[in-house]
Amino acid sequence: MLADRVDLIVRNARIATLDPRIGVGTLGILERGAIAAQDGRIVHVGPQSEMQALEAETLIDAEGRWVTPGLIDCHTHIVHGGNRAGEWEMRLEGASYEEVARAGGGIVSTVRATRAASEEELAASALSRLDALLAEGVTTVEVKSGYGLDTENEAKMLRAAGRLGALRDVAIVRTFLGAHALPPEAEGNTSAYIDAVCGEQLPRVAGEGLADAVDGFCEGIAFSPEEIARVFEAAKAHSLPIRLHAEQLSDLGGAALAARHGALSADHLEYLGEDGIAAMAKAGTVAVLLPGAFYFLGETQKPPVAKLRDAGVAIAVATDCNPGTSPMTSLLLAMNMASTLFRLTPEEALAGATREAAKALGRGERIGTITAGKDCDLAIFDIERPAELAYRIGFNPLHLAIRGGAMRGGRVPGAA
Ligand code: DI6
Ligand code: FE
Repeated sequence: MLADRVDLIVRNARIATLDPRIGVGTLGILERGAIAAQDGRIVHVGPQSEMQALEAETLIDAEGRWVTPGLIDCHTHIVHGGNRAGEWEMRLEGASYEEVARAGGGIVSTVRATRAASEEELAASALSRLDALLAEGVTTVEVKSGYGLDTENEAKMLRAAGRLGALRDVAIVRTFLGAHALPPEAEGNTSAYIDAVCGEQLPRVAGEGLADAVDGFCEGIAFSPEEIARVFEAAKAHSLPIRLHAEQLSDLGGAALAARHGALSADHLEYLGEDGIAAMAKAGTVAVLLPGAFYFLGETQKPPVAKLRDAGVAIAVATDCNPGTSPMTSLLLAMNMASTLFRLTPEEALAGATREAAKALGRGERIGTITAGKDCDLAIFDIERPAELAYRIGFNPLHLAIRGGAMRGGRVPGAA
């Protein structure tokens, strides 16, 4: 039963609920709909006519605009020191990403800058990137570590990520990525470094509650499937869900490995093969596509989108915002690229930045669709049809974002 008075009502809206049980099509569309929220949660979504009698503390007239779930960027590295514009210039001169990495640039140069920065400095420098994401209606951002590569610095990165959630009205989901690259002091001993990831870094990060999941980079320039399997076992021992950067530059069977370990997601996937697709479909592992990295590296091999779709694998889209391979702070642009470069439909791109992104974070029960019981995280857009979100390039149609049932930056309902 609905109370007569709720905290928030959004009315006069065209709603892409992303919940096919509620509205029409895969986007679950309701024309002339309304949404009611109480204590930060959605308590009702349906045709406006059903909510005429309801009164609200805050009434938002969407004036016919489109409302979607708050956007979710489910794969970022926004916390990091420095930038790699110089390395990009080298690559434009002809050096490959692998060559730059082997020459001591690449991830390791960001590690140096990240280690040199304080927790406060890391949070401060990430804020401008975060703000760019939020400006487009993003309400949840995943943030990975992976540029500290020792216990203190990995923990520092994750604490900096945590600060972002206090500095801005956004949900931050943190992922421990100790197995991102080999730090210089490991002097080529990947096995000993993985010992440190599993035996020191992960226990510390898990013990302090600094991570919601564990990720790794399975690649010739990073870690082998055997090494990644050890990280997954350690994550399991600490009851943390896993994800994996897999098949970005070559096919090492990382996605299948991740799926066999019950991973939430396998990400990148340009070189994903049939076995990987089958394993992901079987395990319900989400495919997270990162077209910004594909674009920025000048990659030509595309992820097997049609096969993933046919196999029924859920497909998410994210920015991969990072200084080396995807200095991109627009999730709408990632959606555009997922459509133009990878041939997702605009509907799939929107689902990929909402419903499917929530699944990749293990948060499908809480966010990602406009469904009663979920967090009231919404984005209101000045568009005529949902496809416009992925259609435009470098244009921001956000009218208003709502986080936890309140206008972003506004008063939190129920707070004194
Ligand atoms: N794959 C990527 O695209 C990023 N990390 C990863 O595992 C690149 C990170 C970087 O180059 O700084
Ligand atoms: Fe990444």
